[in-house]
Amino acid sequence: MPNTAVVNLALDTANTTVVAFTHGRGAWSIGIPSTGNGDGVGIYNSGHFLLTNDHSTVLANFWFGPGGAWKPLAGDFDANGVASIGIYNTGEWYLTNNNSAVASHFYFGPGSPWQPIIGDWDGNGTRTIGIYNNGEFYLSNDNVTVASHFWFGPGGTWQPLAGDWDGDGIMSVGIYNTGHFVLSNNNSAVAQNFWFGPGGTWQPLVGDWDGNITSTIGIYNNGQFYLSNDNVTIASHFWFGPGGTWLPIVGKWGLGAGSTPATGNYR
Ligand SMILES: [Ca+2]
Ligand SMILES: [Ca+2]
Ligand SMILES: [Ca+2]
Repeated sequence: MPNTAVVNLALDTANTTVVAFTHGRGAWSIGIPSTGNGDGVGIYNSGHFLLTNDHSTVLANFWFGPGGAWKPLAGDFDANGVASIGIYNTGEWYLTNNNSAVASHFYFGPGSPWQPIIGDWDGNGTRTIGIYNNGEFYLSNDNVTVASHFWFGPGGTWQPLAGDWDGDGIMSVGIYNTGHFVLSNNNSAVAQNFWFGPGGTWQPLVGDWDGNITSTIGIYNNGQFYLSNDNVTIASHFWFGPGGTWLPIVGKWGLGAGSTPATGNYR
C-alpha cells in the first residue's frame, strides 16, 4: 500500500478481501488470510468417537454414552470457540463441553421420528438444539423453550441441515435429498438451491471448512469425505475411518479429555 490516506474500507461478501479506497490513487484490494482454523470432522459408531481437525490425525479417541440407538451430535455449546459432542435418542439429549462430563441433560420434543439439529439460531455464539420432522422445525435458544416453529421444504425423505450460509453469525436451516441441497438464510426464503454429489447413500455434511465464517456443504459415504468451500467445487477429498456403520460429525475440536467406554456415568 502506498503512503496514501485511505478514505473508505469495504469488505467483500465472502469476507476474504478488504478494499481500501483512496483519493485520486484508486483502490487496493487486500486479501484477508484464512484463519486456517475451520471445522474438522469426526466419526461415531455405537458410543465410540474419533475426531480430527486435519482430516487424518486422530485428535481424540473416546467413548461417550451407551451407543445403540443413540445418535451423535456436535457443537460449541458453551461459546468457548471449540466444538464438543453430545448424543440424542427419542427426545433425550446429553451435551458435553469437553467430550467427557455431561454438561446438560434434558428432554426436548416428542422423540421419534423427530430428528435432532444443532445451531446458533440467535447468533450469541452458543449452539442450541432443534428438532425436525417431515418439513417441520422447532428451534430453541436455551434447550428448553421454543424460539421458532416453521415448515421448510416438502418433508418426506428430505433431511434437515443447519449452517450460517451467509456468514452473518446466525445459523439457519436447509434441507437435503439425494444430492439436492436447498438452503435458507431466514428459515423461509430459498437462498441457495443446488446439487452436489451423486446422492444415493451419500450423506450431507455442513461446516466452515476454511474458517471464513460461512458454512458450506460436504458429503460423506463409507469413510469417504468430499468438502466444498463454495458449494460447487471440491476443496478437499479424503478418507477418515473405517466407513461401514460409522456416522460422520463436524466440528472445530478442542482437546477434551474424552472417556473410556461408558458404563452409566453419562447419566
Ligand atoms: Ca465449546
Ligand atoms: Ca445461540
Ligand atoms: Ca446466517
